[in-house]
Amino acid sequence: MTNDNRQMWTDLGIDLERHDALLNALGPAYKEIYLSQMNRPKAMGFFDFVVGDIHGIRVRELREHAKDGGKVVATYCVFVPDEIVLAAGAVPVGLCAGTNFSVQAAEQVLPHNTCDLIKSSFGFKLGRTCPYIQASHLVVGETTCDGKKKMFEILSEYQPVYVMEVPNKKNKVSRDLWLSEVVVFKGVVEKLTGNKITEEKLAYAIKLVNGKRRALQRLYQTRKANPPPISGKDALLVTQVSFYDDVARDTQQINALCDELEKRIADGEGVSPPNCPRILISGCPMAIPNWKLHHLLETSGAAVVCEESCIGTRAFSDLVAEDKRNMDDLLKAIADRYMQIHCACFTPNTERIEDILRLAKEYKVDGVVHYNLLYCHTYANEAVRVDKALDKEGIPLLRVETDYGDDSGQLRTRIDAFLEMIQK
Ligand code: BJ8
Repeated sequence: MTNDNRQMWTDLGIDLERHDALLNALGPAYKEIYLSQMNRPKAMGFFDFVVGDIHGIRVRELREHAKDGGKVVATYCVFVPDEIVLAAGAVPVGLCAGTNFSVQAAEQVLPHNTCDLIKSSFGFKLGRTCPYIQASHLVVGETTCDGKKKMFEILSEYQPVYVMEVPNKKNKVSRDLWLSEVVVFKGVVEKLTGNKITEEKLAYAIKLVNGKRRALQRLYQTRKANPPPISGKDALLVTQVSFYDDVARDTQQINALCDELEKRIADGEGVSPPNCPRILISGCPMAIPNWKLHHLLETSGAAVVCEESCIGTRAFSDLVAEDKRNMDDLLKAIADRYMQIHCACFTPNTERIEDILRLAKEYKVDGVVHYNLLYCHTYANEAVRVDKALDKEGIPLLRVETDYGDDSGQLRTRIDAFLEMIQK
């Protein structure tokens, strides 16, 4: 931690005392959960470095960008199209909300029975402990789940917020609504930045973001190997970092990691024994530093090989078509791609269940763990259909409902029993 960082945080209005407590807790946790792993890929060094200065280097880059009038746009959901933000010369940054640390602050305002993802994100603003939200000029929310959309109303009392309307169905009317939301969002970002989004800039941004998605697809492809060349924890971290790092640099670093992983596969080198149980995690997103479930599973002898999640396959599986040239077609291509994200806020959402079954087969998993944040009703109710579909296919399922608190002892007991059952 440098003096430069402290000055920057002060300038951003950070509560230094609370912030110190947060970083002082994060360091040892990272050491225990990440740095204790054996045989990690060398290219993970970049991601360790990023986490090691999590509120330093990247925030400084955002501040540099803002010095010349550049704008920073903060988001909470994979429905907000980064391409439009980038095409306007602004920087998109996905805000993390994965720690219990900020939950307590949020509970001074939000009801206790709200999911921890919402409380954690709101608590960062209320407690002034997140330099990313402090450095952003606009927060873009969405009408996905009820808790989030009501939280955004309250957040707008503290920070400029714009909310995109995400429909709840996938029919033509809903698709038209979403396209019109994307068109309006273009205008919002143009107004914020004072920059006109041209067809050339938008086409370039589409290719840029697709490049990152392709790199993440490549990373996940390597996890199909047996043994996997990278731990689930490390892969999760790479996906988490991809939400706030510079897109071009991040793409390059993920591809460098993939070069190493593909070589490992060719050499038959892996991070876990070939016969250890392979697990697909499906459900609510795990924002940084939410590593609890992966850590428990992998220290109990399993290999997490895929995440059907917004911090996982839902973030990168689909690309925006790159062959469009005029503005209407470009915006339509963006709208079409985002409507392929199968969030549980949709009804019906059969495509997500099909995805889970397909991924379970493609990654040759021995079992699925459905991860549900406590008080997240959309995923909890959808888990009933997930359960039925997996049962029909004879794929074992463990349903986990948890929050950011420490229930590791209880969870460990259930995970161990599940792993023992699927190994028989
Ligand atoms: S597209 S999953 S990132 S909304 S866990 S806050 S749903 S109560 S996060 Fe999400 Fe976008 Fe959907 Fe993905 Fe609400 Fe549930 Fe909390 Fe959630």
